[in-house]
Amino acid sequence: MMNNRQLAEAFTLIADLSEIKGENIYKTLAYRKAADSLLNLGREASEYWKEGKLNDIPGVGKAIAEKIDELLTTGKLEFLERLKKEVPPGLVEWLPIPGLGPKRAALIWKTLNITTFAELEAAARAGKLRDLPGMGAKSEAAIVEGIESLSRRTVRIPLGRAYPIAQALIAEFKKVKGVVDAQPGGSLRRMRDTVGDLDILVASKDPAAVMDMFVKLPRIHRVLGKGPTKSSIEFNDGLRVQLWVHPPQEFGTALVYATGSKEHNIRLREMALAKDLSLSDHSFKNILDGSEIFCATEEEVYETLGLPWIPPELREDRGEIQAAKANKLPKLIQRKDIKADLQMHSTWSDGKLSMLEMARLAAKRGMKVIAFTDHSVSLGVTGGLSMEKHKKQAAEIRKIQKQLGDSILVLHASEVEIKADGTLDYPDDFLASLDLVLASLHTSLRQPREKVTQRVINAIRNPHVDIIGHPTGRLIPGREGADLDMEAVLNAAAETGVAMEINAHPARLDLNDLHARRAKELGIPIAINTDAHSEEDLDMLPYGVATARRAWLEPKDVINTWTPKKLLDWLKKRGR
Ligand code: DGT
Ligand code: CA
Ligand code: ZN
Repeated sequence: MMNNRQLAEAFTLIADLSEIKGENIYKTLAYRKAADSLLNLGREASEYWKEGKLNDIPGVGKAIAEKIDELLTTGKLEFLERLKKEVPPGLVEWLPIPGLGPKRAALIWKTLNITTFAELEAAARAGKLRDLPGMGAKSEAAIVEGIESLSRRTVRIPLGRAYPIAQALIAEFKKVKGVVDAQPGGSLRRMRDTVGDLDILVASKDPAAVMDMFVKLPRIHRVLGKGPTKSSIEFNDGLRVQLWVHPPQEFGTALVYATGSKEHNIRLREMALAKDLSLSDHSFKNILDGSEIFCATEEEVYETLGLPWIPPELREDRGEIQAAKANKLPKLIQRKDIKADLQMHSTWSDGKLSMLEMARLAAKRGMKVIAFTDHSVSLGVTGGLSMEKHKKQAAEIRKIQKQLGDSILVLHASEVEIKADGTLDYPDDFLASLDLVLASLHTSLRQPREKVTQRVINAIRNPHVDIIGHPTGRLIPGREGADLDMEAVLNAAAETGVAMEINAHPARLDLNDLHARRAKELGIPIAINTDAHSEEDLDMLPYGVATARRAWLEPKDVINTWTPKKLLDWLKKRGR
């Protein structure tokens, strides 16, 4: 059964091929909208399909519903197969090249009879594009340049890499004369798990000074554009940064605009228009009399629209505007609410520090409870623990607990492997003897959907499992998680009351925002854990909190906000 990502890929391909074919733009937009909507759907489209409710999916009308139906029934789509015969699918790879749209792609393909990326690159370098109608040496050079920059650029940048770089840049900008404020914008400020580029906003009375400093930063490969209020650069490693500079009195509108998301902004502009106001990055302009309202802060922007301020993590047009109107925005969880960290590793398996060192570092960061979840026996590469070794670890924990006193409570836990056959790594009576059990997948992630889903459900149904760690096993960037039927997994968790983890490490952020939000809807307790293997890892907690905020989670939804007593009571109720 195709999942949402595969369905979305099919519709994106249809849109790309149709554009090259020269189809009407409104048609192709409808396919893109459907693809977008599928990617942002909290549940699998196949669930809607089984209920006969495909039309409930935003952006899915009759024609698209029929196509989804065919894809889910047969795994193929006759319409797309025909399209692929008319337009070679390889051409789609040309579309991201700056300076080469669908029209030019079609022209090059038809006149030179080439269809692959490599052939295009060779033709451009050999000077074969300049003589085509409507082109010239300049546009040919732009295409060569575009191909080069594309091959340098990694697709999307993990938030964990982008965020520290942005903070360092912001610190630099704040040193420039005339600068009053500097903030992240775009997906960076909304804390998406990956970002396409870094957007940074600066409030300054002297924009030119900031722009000049920006385009002269070290390690710049090239300046993509330089203007009075907006410039962008590309660093040698392919990372792109867009800088927006505005006078302090309009910083609010500028920040709202540049934070996005685009979809959220569109909704705000609609609301403004209903009040005869046109909202831009500079101001609200009254369309009747031309007068302007300037907003120095975001609060003023939202207030002008009759809304409370909306936290950036919610600005995805996923119901936040309706919630704001009704004064029902969630009271989002914050870093300071977290008092427990229920997955971390020590030198007993693959961690870098001793349990005592980790406990002290965690206490220093405000933790009242931690759980050592050293790996289980079958995960040999990580020094997984035998049951014999666990006895020694238990004794060691009793010893360090005395040294630590009541500064922090240390739980003896395990990150028990959910094995390829769906069984757990230790017998039940042993699991029952631990303070807490977290079960995770690390191996055979590529099993077919039914099988890998069943493995996780088995673990959820085991009465001795308390938390499912990093449920899909994805790694950012580069490794897709297991093809889980998340709806089935979450339904099982809702039945048994097992907690689902948001792993805070920026390479994981697993559950993701959408799945975590669905988990909340189903009343499933959520854990946010660092999975720390070192001191630095303990500081990754804010990424997990950000993902939780993107999932609309409040402190009450997250077990790590509980007092030690409440946490122990919960574990006791679970049979411990
Ligand atoms: P990214 O970089 O792909 O992770 O995503 P964003 O959300 O950072 O988007 P980006 O970098 O293309 O643009 C930054 C912000 O600029 C975006 O969040 C909202 C605003 N923006 C960009 N394009 C448009 C547009 O066409 N309309 C409106 N209203 N806003 C836009
Ligand atoms: Ca961006
Ligand atoms: Zn793990």
